[in-house]
Amino acid sequence: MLKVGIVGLPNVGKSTLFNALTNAGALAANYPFATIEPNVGIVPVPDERLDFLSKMYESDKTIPATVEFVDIAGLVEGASKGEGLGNKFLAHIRECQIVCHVVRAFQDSDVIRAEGSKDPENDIAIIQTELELADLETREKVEAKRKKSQAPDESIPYLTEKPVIYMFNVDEAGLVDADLQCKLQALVAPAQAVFINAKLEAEMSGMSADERKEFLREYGVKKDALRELIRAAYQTLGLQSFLTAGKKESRAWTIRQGATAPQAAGAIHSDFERGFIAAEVMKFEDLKALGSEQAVKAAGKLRTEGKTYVMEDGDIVEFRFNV
Ligand SMILES: Nc1nc2c(ncn2[C@@H]2O[C@H](COP(=O)(O)OP(=O)(O)OP(=O)(O)O)[C@@H](O)[C@H]2O)c(=O)[nH]1
Ligand SMILES: [Mg+2]
Repeated sequence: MLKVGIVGLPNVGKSTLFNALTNAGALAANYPFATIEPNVGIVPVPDERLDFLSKMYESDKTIPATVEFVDIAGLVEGASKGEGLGNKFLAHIRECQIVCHVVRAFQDSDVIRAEGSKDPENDIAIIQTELELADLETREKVEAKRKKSQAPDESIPYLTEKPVIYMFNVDEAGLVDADLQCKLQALVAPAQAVFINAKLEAEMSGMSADERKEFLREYGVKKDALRELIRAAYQTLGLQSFLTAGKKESRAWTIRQGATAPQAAGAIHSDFERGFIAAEVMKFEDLKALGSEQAVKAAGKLRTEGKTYVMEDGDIVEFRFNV
């Protein structure tokens, strides 16, 4: 499962955001998210195509792809030397594939800034430095261990080697301020930036997907932040989805871009990859336009693909295999 680690200075809205995301996701897809431990939450990936399939096939179960979010304590300047809560808790994000760096970009004198916090550029640099220092510590430990035991090189999940998505926590005005967003995006390019108002997101928890849409529209917001964040993560990591559909269940699966049909089958079960014979593939747009699997077949658009077929985002697939 895709694991996203949330980092940032204290009091920038990380937990507000985490709570909002885990709640909103759970509601939007009516999926019971599992809280594994405090501040670890599993969120279904919003996918309208899956909802469509589930309705069309009258599926008993609908299983979205999922993303795990890990919300940790705020990191302060000097954390590597023990300031604030120190930096030990960074261990929780070592196993994440991607880092979501939350940056304060809202104005509110009632919300105290952490020591040293000034503006997005300055604040980003503080966190970057602390992540580098944490990696340095790790590197020294690894070196010391290697000298002692002559242990072979192991692959170390260094924090600064992970891709980062910047999540700017803006206020209501910032949500629709294209100039501001342009400036903030430029600060972090080529990394992706997502803009969100954590406070507004928190106010929406408990709302249905339609209510959320309506609520956001009143603020002039067209994009759903969870969707944007996950889209950015998939894009940054080179991931895509394919779908399986049927009466028993409709389901979304996550694979690498460029994965072949047998590799996609392997995402379901390793036996499917080993015994792969062929994949029956429909394009979502064809199914939507033609209205049924039969119609897609009749139009010659249900294709039988072999071992070398490269999967495309949104492919609806049935695998044939030998076990
Ligand atoms: N005005 C405003 N306040 C916000 C926003 N997001 C969060 N806050 C407030 O900022 C304070 C800190 O929010 P948290 O979500 O706890 O911040 P955090 O980053 O998790 O902080 P630590 O866990 O201490 O690192 C709370 O009082 C929030 O209500 C926002 O978008 N606008
Ligand atoms: Mg917090």
